[in-house]
Amino acid sequence: MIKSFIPRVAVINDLSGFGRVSLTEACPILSAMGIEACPLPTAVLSTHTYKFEDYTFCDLTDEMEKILAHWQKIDVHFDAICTGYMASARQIELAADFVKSKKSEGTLIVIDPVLGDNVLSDAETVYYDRMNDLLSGMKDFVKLADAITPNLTEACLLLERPYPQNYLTNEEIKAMAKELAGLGPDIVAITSVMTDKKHMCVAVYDKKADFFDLLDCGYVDRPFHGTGDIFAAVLTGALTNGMTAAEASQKAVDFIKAAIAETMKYPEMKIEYGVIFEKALREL
Ligand code: PXL
Repeated sequence: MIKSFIPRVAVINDLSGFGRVSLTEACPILSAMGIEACPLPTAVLSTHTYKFEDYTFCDLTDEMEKILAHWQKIDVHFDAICTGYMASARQIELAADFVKSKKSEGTLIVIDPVLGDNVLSDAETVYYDRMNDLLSGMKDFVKLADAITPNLTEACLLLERPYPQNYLTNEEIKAMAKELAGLGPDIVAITSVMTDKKHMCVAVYDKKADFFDLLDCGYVDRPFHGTGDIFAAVLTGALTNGMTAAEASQKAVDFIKAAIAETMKYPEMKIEYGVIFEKALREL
């Protein structure tokens, strides 16, 4: 086995050249946290799919199978695996097989069930055409995770319920997190939860520690794109480095707040350009 000399994380996510999502966020974040990041791209895109038209999209399902087979052959040890955007239901199956084979090594599994996003009062944004395929695959996949990081839209999709029309109470959001933990994962962090007009929160539930909290993210009246991917990356890094779910989630929220503060210095930055997280990397 190729042991890890510093913590090593396999990052299964897309590589979108412009727009700051997925691998272009996760790899620098994990590196800044002193972790060896090993990218496994699910697709190569010119940009992410939000608001850009005519982006290029190269599905890497066949290549993923070969890359995973090679990693298995040389027997690379991973302290954690984190997964994000999947381009096909088959990719979820490949990732699930990989995850199952690594579980006996004590590898931490963090699954961000990337499916779509929806801001209260905004139109629904679902990232895929073949949503049903992916959703049923994702429902099974999250059962294998130690931690999952759905946004509220994805949490509702996984639990087969409509997106709430009203702000959720503490008790309602806690019940939702517990229900998701009931599917398998010990740690559930639900992002993009509006608790009232001016408060966006992350709900964190840790089944083993019997811990629940709502972390206030502050609120700015515009969306910030790519922050869900940042949250998943920082959480993965912090858990891999031994933090509790509570500490790791707070670290991720603090990092996103710093990136948003930096982004706000540039009023001409469009939403689809992402957030300026680069200057905050040194805080990690
Ligand atoms: O941030 C989620 C995400 C990941 N990957 C791709 C995306 C998006 C959201 O738009 O388009 C390709």
